[in-house]
Amino acid sequence: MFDKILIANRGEIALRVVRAAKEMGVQTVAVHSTADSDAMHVRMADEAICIGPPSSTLSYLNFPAIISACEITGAQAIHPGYGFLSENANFVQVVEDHGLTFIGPTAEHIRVMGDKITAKETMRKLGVPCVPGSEGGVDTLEDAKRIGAEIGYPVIIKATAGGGGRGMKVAQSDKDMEKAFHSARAEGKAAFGNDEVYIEKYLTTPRHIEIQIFGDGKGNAVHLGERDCSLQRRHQKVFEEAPGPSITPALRARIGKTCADAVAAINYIGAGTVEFLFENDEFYFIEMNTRLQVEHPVTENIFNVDLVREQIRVAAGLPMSFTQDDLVIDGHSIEVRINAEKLPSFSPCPGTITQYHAPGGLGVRMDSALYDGYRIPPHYDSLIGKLIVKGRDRPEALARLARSLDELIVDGVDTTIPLFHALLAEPAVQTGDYNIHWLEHWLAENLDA
Ligand code: MV4
Repeated sequence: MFDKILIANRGEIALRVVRAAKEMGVQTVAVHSTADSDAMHVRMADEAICIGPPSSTLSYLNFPAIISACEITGAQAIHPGYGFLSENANFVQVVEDHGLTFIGPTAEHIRVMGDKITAKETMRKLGVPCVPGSEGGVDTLEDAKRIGAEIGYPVIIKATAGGGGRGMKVAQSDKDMEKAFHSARAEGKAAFGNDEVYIEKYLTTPRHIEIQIFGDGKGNAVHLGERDCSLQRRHQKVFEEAPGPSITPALRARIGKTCADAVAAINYIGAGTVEFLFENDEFYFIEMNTRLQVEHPVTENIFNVDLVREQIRVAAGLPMSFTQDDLVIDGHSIEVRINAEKLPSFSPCPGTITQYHAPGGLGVRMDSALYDGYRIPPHYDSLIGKLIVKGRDRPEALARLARSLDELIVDGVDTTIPLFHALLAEPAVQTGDYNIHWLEHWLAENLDA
């Protein structure tokens, strides 16, 4: 096991990694920008190193500063958290070139899954069901129109380097194709420097179901069921739950095994998420994320595992501490993302926290780096906390969420807390009967008005 690891991140996820490391007897090094000198992750880690000015590019994304911080402190491995350098294959390469360990997948896994065409081709060959569409990239409008006619409209044109909904255009019919094809290419080029696109059948009312997988890098892998993350606004998740209200044990066992076998076959190491659209009881692979995700706690809650601990273990060459047979679902868990944002526009709302009180009691977990008097810097994303509850079943989890939201106090800035009070009053949320478009429609009718 490592003696000391460095955490190349900030906020609640940096704290999350410090907590796992401490429990393992592993020393921790925090890094921070000058805007984060007073941050909780800096206080909670054993050591802290300032790596640059507020701009992420010059601090949390600064390769030489982070590598130097390892050399100065003697940290042997780097945990990237999510976002920032977590899916940067070049960074992984640099880390390894310096004799350090990246706590996450290999540069090659990140590269393969970072290119959506390669990811889809890889997963299709491994037996994972995919959305019907083009075989690989589509280079010309003529090909795009031919494929549109073959698979049937509506279709969606996606940038291979895309993600987070950028570089995606829907064509309802042949006459939309020219505009959609060219604008998807242009967006891909502008946002990612890559204009390659592919085409899929557009699924109109799917749910977003993602399968948590975990590999040891030696050909063994397990799945930890699904999360339903269908409640999203502009491709930002706001409410996530496990297990998914629409997924039966038989469906879970089948898609879970398919995913675990697929990632075992490529010797995947660490935590990963296989994303699907789920419609009419069928799974359609869209993307794979090669990182620990924001919403990982709902999975930890229902399987009673510590995914960060497992990440550190396998990175150190140890086996996973559970097998597939050990992983039995216990209860239901829901996470809501508390963002410092002003409703109804969801515009970022940095500022000083005048009062913070975290909810508690049975089945309540608050992952947050907030404290009384904390100044939320304006330079980073607006996630300030995650409230994660667990109940014996979905109704109990929903009741516990409502109760713990009542206890939660975040004063001094606007937050998304009122949104969750309102959402919990909705019959569709109570029954779990929603798809990826439900929240946007609800917001248009209830908040913007
Ligand atoms: C789709 C789709 C419908 N059909 N692909 C959005 C982001 C990226 N991860 C994939 N996305 C979608 N791909 C096909 N073939 C609809 C979406 C989509 C979406 C997916 C998941 C959660 C929320 C979404 C909101 C709008 C569109």
